[in-house]
Amino acid sequence: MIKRGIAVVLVLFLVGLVAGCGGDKKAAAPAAKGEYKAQLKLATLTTASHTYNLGANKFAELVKERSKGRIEVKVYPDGQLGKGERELLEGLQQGTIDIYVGSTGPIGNFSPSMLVVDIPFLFRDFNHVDKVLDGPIGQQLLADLDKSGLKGLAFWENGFRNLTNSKVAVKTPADAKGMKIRTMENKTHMLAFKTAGLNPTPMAWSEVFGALQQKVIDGQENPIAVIYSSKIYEVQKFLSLTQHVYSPAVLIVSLKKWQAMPKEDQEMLLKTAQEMAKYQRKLGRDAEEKQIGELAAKGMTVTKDVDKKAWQDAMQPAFAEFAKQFGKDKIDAIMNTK
Ligand code: EAX
Repeated sequence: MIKRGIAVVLVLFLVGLVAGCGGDKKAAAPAAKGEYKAQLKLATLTTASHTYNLGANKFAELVKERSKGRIEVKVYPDGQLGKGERELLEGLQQGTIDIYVGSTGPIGNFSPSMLVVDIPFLFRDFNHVDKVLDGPIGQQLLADLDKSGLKGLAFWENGFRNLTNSKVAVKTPADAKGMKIRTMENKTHMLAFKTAGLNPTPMAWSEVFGALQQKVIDGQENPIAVIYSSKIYEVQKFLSLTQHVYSPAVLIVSLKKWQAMPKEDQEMLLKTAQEMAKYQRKLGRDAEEKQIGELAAKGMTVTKDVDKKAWQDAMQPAFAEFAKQFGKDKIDAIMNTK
């Protein structure tokens, strides 16, 4: 009787062993081609109606379709995952956020070479922007991000930045002398404004509306699409079309997450991010004129005849520092791109 009992236990043990091995073999095998599945969190700071999120939604739709449902991208607008873009970028590095769409503004704190694009009056117009950012110079800036745990896929667009304030119609830097202007956490922008005689105050974007409302700061600067979609007209009376700096945006994936993806999924994401760059840039460009008209209709005094040369001259002394930091050749290469 005991012999029979031992035999049964032995058989059960052997069956378990085989099943267990089979189970171990299956769990250890990496996701085979076409089997990678993921839910990716995409974070932005701007409102759902802003071009970042309009582009991100289309990006998510295409990624789901092209991965046959294996990769789902969920968009979190409005700073739901962090109050400032620097914080979102830290989230990418830590792996708590998977994809970022936002300004290059704070990126210089992680990848110093990116600060070159934030030099005032560096870009002539949108055509010049596209040539530089989609060409070798822009692609190198994206490649540099790898060193900071960030995988930059494509330059999207924030836009040419304009000054708003609560005090006076501004044409020249002299009109804005000493004004406390919120800037991004960006050393290039801060040096430029300080050189022009203003008082730059870096602040996370989610705190800006309240600070303007309480008059803790006199003004801020952003592209029209942000001023409009974030209802800055409710707390600012004056808009000056300074276009003092072009502000790129970037779609960035957490490098940790990127490296876990099969090559063919990486290629699909890259292609989709690049396709959406054109789509998203066009959204803001096509809407800008109409939104300026709507800002005026909502009560803003819009100064269109800004003395841009006076702003360029006032910021010029900072260029010596920029040349030292980025190299005059690099700045000339960007400015001379045709
Ligand atoms: O990226 O912080 C800023 O002023 C940015 O332009 C805004 O968050 C959109």
